[in-house]
Amino acid sequence: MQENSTKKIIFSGIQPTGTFTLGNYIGAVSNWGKLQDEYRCIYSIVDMHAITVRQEPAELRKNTLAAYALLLACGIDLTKTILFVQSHVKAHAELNWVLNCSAQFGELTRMTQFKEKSEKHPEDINAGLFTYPVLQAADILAYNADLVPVGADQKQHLELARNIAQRFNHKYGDTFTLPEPYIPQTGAKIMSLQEPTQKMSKSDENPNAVISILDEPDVIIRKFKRAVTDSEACVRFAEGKDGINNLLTIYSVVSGKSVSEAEKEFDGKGYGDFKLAVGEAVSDKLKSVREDYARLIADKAYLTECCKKSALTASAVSQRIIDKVYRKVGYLTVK
Ligand code: ATP
Ligand code: LTN
Repeated sequence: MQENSTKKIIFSGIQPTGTFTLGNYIGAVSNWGKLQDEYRCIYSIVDMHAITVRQEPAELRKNTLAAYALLLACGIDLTKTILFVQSHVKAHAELNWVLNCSAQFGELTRMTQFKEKSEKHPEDINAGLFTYPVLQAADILAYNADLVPVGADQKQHLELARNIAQRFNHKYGDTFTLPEPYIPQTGAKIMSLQEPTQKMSKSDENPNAVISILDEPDVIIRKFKRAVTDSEACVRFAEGKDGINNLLTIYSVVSGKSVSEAEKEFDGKGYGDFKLAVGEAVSDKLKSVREDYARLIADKAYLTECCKKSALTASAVSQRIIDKVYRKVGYLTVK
């Protein structure tokens, strides 16, 4: 990767909380690979965010390396992009503290993800869950990222990151680039197959609601067959047809056809034919991911070595920002 490139900077992150879903893939990860030539891309497996919800330590360690392999299988190219584990780079925790002092209690209480996760885990509404978006702002601002490719659910966190950056710049002088969200036109919010008004989520307890990107073809087809739809029996995108709208969106993204082309293709056909076609298209699209993942995860030594190298590069890049921030806030320098 060119150190002094004039390309715009992209940063994004994903939590190692389980195998990625079709929602993660369509809304975020599949786009990450496509941006690698045009932008200077930096991606992170955000294990520090993951522990805001109780994780089994051995499982988290395993999921972190698996997430590394999954991202490579989804097209991240280490000759172009930095892909690292968040806890390996100290700048994230360091900048998190400084930015906590520019984040407002009131704005954090308005975050919908905080409200949802505290309802889901009432026994453990910890301070990390509350300040989660500040750590996310630190991730982005530690690299002065211009653009952040995410699904629609992260828009509010991105606005908060901009506000924090703006507030800091106002207090201490121009320091941070104000990051913009980069949200796909189609597929920014893939819905659960069982409750199509809810987002498809890695941590959903109902496996039939979620397509994992490593599911075998027969499993994928079975889950689509069982997907909740409606009784109209007409494949068209319309208000109130959440299940069919979701399937049409998925089909459109994976086949490269527009939604209206897809509607024409299934004109006069039943939901059974349509669901089968969606399942087959998704399974074909994920074939190379499944194969590449199986090969990559077998070589733990290679993955560990990649983690180490990329952490060094990410540390060097983010250290420059940390030095600047520490000077600006008035920490004593003794170097
Ligand atoms: P968890 O269930 O553990 O909270 P998650 O499935 O919501 O996880 P994250 O790691 O929080 O996944 O998100 C990684 C990226 O995937 C983010 O950019 C997020 O916006 C995107 N994303 C997550 N779910 C969807 C979805 N259903 N549709 C589109 N994008 C999504
Ligand atoms: N909060 C995000 C994951 C995340 C992220 C980031 C995304 C952590 N740090 C920085 C973009 C940029 C999520 O829950 N999906």
